[in-house]
Amino acid sequence: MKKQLYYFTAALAIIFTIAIFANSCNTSRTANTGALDNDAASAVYVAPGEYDEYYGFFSGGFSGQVSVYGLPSGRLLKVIPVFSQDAEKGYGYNEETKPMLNTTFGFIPWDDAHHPELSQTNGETDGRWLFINGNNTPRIARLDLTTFETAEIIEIPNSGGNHSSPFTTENTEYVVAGTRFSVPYPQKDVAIDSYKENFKGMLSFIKVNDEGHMEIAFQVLLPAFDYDLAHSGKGKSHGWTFFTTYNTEEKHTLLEVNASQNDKDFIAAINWKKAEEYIAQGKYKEIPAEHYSNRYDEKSHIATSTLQKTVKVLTPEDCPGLVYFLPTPKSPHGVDVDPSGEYIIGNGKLSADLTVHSFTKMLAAIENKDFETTIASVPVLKYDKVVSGVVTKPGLGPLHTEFDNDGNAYTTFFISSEIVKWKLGTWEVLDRIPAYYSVGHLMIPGGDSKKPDGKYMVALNKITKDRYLPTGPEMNHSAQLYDISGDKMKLLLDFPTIGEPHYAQGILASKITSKSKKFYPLEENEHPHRALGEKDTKVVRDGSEVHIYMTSIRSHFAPDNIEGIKVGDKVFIHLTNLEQDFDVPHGFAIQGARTAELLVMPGQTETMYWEPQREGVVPFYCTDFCSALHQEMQGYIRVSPAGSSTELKWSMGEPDEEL
Ligand code: RUQ
Ligand code: CUA
Repeated sequence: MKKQLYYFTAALAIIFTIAIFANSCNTSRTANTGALDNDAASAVYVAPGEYDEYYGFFSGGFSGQVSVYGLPSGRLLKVIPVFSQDAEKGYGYNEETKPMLNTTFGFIPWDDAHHPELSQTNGETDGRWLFINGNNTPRIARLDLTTFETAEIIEIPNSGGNHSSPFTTENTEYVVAGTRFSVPYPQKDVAIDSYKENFKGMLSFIKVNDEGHMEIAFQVLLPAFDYDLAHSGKGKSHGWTFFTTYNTEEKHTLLEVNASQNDKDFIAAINWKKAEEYIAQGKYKEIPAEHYSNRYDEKSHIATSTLQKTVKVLTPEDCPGLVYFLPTPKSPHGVDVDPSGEYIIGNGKLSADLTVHSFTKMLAAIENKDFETTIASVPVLKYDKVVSGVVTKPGLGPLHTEFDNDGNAYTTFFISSEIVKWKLGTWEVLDRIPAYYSVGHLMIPGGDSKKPDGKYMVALNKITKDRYLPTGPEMNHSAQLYDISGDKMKLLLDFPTIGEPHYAQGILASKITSKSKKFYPLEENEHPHRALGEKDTKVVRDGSEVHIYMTSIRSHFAPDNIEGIKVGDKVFIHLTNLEQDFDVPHGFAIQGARTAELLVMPGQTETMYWEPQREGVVPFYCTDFCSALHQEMQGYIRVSPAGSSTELKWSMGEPDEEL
């Protein structure tokens, strides 16, 4: 049996390789351009100075960031640093944002970001926030879409590989975090082969309040499966969240084979409204689980870290009706809920068919106790009592499904490298189109909400190969834009992405642009080391600690000559950008500082930490070309030997008298 499985997996791998190879060969440059006509070019053409209709937020995967594209043009608008330090913006380097990357493991300058998820109101994207999961050191970040900056990061304890995350509920009551890798619970030093006895899988529900602040409301303790992806219910299924599982075999080695044995794994359905009742009734255990909550304050421009000590854990044993398992073939990856909330689609990676469960049937099966068995106090519902339909042999290796506004579903097939359009309810395949190559997620703006847009679809591909000019062994990943407004899908555009764009979300630009912040008002600046005008600038020494209160405005720094700094001093340069105008940042860099530049937005204060290592006179300058006299925006700091008596003084000179 094991051998057979091994051959099955090996065969899939071969088919996959052939598929890629065949795709590469079939689509020579001429064939590609042949498929695209002038229609395609004009469909994606956004004239110079005009705006795109949609924002697309793409995860950066192993870059740890989010990139923002305009659609349909595919223009890169911005890279927003989230989980990784970003030298370009000074994020994670300046003193203000370092706390954003604090975890119980210490300062972690990187993560693997997979699923951007827009906040929703009444099941529709509302343009307030974007959430994204950090996979490696389990975290969820919230980005503020008025500033396009990371506003908050919360660490998720009792978790390993935060993959099934963040996937919001209909009114952003919660974002969720399911552990991909089960880990010992509580975490401890045990033999790996004690997996079945010591390991557990934890699903976390993170409450989001009206300001967007996140707090872990509760965790649900489950068997040691791998919890891969999730989606929350909507409409009739509002109040439930669905998680896919694989490795229900509970193996800990050679999962490629060992976790591919069961014919069916499960979709775990969590009734979070019921969970709220159990919490209110005190049916939880409050357990020690240290985790950081890091918030950036827009007034002080400073992030602070707070250590949270405990979480509330619910168990199926104490909380009947909280969790049900829906048998789903075979090692399902994505789980997707249609706009009505009725259909729950399990994309079984190793299954020949797509399985669609019915929420209505699920409720009836629960009511009638149509249970096949019970695992760790969780009832397993009978497959034929919950399944609504099957899309037969639509393609190979289904991963993810999204929806349009016309009752159609679109599923990606990794192995056969294509997207298949099919009809909800009749389960018939309507159309298919190749993706170059090996598509993972797909994105339709609003495609996982109650109100999808039926205009565009983006494929997020895992393999690029020959799609662009070669750039050595590594090619950027690729996204492809399709027109889905007609019966047939049409390829419009290819464009490269940053890192691995696991998933993306799109939203009408008009839901965001009107709220977009232009600058930070100086009168609201609450940074303790701000200088609100040049008269506030100064240099203050306290032992070996020196604080420089500096300002920038086109085209000078104040002060721009400083003396009396000594080797070994701990120097904090607090730079306030006095500009009150849109798009006029000033940068700051000083020779020998072991950090990145500062890039300070108008009205903001940021701090560079610098330990001068050598005596001499070091220049500093503005790094962002801000005006015709940007090159003149420079200054000097004199560094004297440790223990010297050079007097502390600072100045910004007067214009020479001859002038
Ligand atoms: S994953 S290719 Cu990290 Cu969302 Cu499915
Ligand atoms: Cu300020 Cu260049």
